Amino acid sequence: MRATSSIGENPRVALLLVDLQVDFLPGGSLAVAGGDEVVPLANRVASTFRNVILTQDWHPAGHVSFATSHPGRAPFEVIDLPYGPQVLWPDHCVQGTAGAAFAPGLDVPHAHMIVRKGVHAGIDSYSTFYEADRVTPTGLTGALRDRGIDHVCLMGLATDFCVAWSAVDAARHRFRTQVILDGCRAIDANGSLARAQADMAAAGVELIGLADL
Ligand code: VGL
Ligand code: ZN
Repeated sequence: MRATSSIGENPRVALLLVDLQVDFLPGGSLAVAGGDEVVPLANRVASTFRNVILTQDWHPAGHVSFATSHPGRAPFEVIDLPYGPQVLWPDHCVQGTAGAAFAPGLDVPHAHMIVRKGVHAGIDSYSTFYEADRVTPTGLTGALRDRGIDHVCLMGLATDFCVAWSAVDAARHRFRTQVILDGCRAIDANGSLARAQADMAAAGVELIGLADL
C-alpha cells in the first residue's frame, strides 16, 4: 500500500471502521478469528483517510440478541422476533463494559464520529445505518450527507454481519460502497459468509482489497 491514498484524501469519501472492539477479538466473548489482525491494518488505512468514522456495537444488559435473554436457548441458535429471524449471541459489547471498549492498539485519533448501534433493548442492529427492524435509523445517512460524503469504504468486524449489513444499506442509499475484504474477518456461522458476499454483490457493493487503496 502507498503511504498516501488518493481515495482517502478525497473529502467526499469516508472510511467506516466497523466494530473494532475487545469482545470481537480473540479472547473476547464473541471472538472473531483473526480479529486482532485487523487493528494494525485499520490504523494504517485510517492514516490515509481524511474522514474516518468508528462504529461501536453497544447493547444494554439483557439485550434481545443475547441467548441468555431466552431461557433454554443457546448461542448461534436462530429465533423468530417480530422483525424477523434473529441469531442469538453470547452476551457481548454491553454498554460501558471492558468488552465494549475499542480494541487496544486502535490508534485513530482523527476519527470524527462514533456511531453506536444495537442500543435498543428489543432490536438488534448489525447495520450501522438501520437497526435490524430495517426502519429505525441510526442517523448515519444524514450525517454523511450533511458532510457531502457520497462514497464509503468499510473494513472491520465481522465481514458477514456488521460489515455486510452496513455495506448493503450504504449501497441502497446510493453511496458508492467499497468493502476492503482483506481488512475484515468473519464469524461464518451456518454459511453466513457466503450469504453475505452474495447479498453485497447483489446490492452493488464493490469488493476490493487493501492493495487497491
Ligand atoms: C456483530 C454479531 C452481533 C458484528 C455484532 O459486529 O458483526 N455480530 N453483534
Ligand atoms: Zn451485537
